[in-house]
Amino acid sequence: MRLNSPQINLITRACMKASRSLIRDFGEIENLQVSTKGPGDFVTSADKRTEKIIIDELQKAHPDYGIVTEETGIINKSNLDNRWIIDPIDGTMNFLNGIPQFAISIAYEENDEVKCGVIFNPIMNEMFCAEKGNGSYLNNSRIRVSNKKNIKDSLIVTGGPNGSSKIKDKIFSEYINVSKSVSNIRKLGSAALDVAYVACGRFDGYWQRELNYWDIAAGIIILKEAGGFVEFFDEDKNLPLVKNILATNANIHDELRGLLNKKDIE
Ligand code: LIP
Repeated sequence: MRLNSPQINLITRACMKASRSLIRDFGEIENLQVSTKGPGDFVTSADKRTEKIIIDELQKAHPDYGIVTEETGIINKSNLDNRWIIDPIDGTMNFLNGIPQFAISIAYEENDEVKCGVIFNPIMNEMFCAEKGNGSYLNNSRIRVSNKKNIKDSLIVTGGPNGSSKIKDKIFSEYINVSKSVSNIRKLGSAALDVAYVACGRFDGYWQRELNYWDIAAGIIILKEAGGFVEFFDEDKNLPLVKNILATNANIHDELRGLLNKKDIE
């Protein structure tokens, strides 16, 4: 890997450290699936444990940096110049069900711009990494988005709606609209990995509504540095941490965007 800013080194170290306990916890899930109590509480504590390891590691180096996390919320709120955005387990439902499609996601931001990020699937041992101006990597290899030119040949990934979504019908009609125009659609259950998979060309595009910023913050820089294009659409200014994302190889961006805008899905 050719990335070497102090921030990326720090994030990578925090990720590796947290992943050791996460791998142990994932190993327990199988036993818990068949227990009468089920794995629910255990997963919540695995999430918290992983997050604590990451925060402790990052704070040792920069106690004053802002932190936005899924479990703890916001730390050092007034520091917007330097912020970590952390999702300790993105793809919690997969983790809970013993499906190895989940990741730790950590991004570093300066003045609202993501400068570097890491998405790590500890079970597959796949680390996606990028820093501004230095390209994107999967483990030690440089990655690029796909070269697909047309939406009709494209493999697209999406997610949602969440159980509590109030716009389920809209999301389902959007799914139908898109599926009529593309080669095929997948739904894998981890937004962070979905974006990373577009960055390395496994998918040609991804969209999803009602995500949390920590799910996809690291993905933004990983995709951009791999030559992709990312856009937040239909933003609600009152909910800055909730995002509707469209992330593509850039070639098919406008076409996919057009499908999401269709009148009949309103
Ligand atoms: C999840 C995402 C998943 C999405 C869910 C949720 P979590 O994040 O990665 O793809 O469909 O809405 O946000 O809760 O596992 O960190």
